[in-house]
Amino acid sequence: MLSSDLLRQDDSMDSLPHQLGPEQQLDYKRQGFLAPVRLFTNSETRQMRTELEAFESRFGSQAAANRTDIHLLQRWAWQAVTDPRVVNPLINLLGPDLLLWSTQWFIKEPGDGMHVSLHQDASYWGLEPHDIATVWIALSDAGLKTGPMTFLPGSHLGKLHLHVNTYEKDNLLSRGQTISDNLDLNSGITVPLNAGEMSIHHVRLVHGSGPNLSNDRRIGMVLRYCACHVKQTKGADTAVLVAGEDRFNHFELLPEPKTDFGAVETSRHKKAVEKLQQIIHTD
Ligand SMILES: O=C(O)CCC(=O)C(=O)O
Repeated sequence: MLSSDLLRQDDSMDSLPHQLGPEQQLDYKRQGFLAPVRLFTNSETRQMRTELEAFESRFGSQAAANRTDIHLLQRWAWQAVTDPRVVNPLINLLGPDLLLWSTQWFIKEPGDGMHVSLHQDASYWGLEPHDIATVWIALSDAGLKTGPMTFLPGSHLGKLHLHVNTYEKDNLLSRGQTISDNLDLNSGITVPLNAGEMSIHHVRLVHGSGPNLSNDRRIGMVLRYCACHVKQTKGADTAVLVAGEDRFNHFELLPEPKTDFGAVETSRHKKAVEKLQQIIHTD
């Protein structure tokens, strides 16, 4: 079987929901997140994890740097980010003309002590307006012991908080960015996910997560989508059109990889990742 066929092979796919109902959409508007949403079958999820881990073996110590925007390098990842089961719910929330801005990974190894401090993504991505959402896909069980995400419901409707860059070594965020205001965490909701489920969260939502105390890796494949009218305020940027039409041309649109790790694909991927790193690391 070709890895590019992974997401098309399972007959049960058609029984999975592709659209969010009105109540789910309202929930997202009020709370700023939705979870859990069933997405991939167990066999699809296992296969995706196998693909990721083969990628990690191939790149060794360079894997973490290279797996960003993996959808530009490997067809299985392209199929995941354009899969209607992922894209259609985002169309429900962000409108018919939709871009994928980036693919990132939040992986916590068992006992590695890594956490994610409380932050709002909107504070450092440079993207405006904030018609942007993250799909967080669990490629392993992300149960309570693994350090699943905690969301502050409704916080996407409030202000953008001041963040400080802590550069903590045990923080998965690029700059250890942390909200410096005192927040009332009593209303926080922790959202465990089973492998193959996803959560969706708003770019302004306050969220974070604790360390992985389980015996398995906690693997989050994290897809950032935005409406086509969103602009990058920090300079030139790239994206992938995943639905509808781009009438704004705010981003250089990148095509799907024809060949896994092809020379053209590798060069395109390298440039896209460098650009993204620059955006994420600078104010
Ligand atoms: O995986 C996590 O715990 C945090 C992920 C995150 O901050 C994000 O996807 O925006």
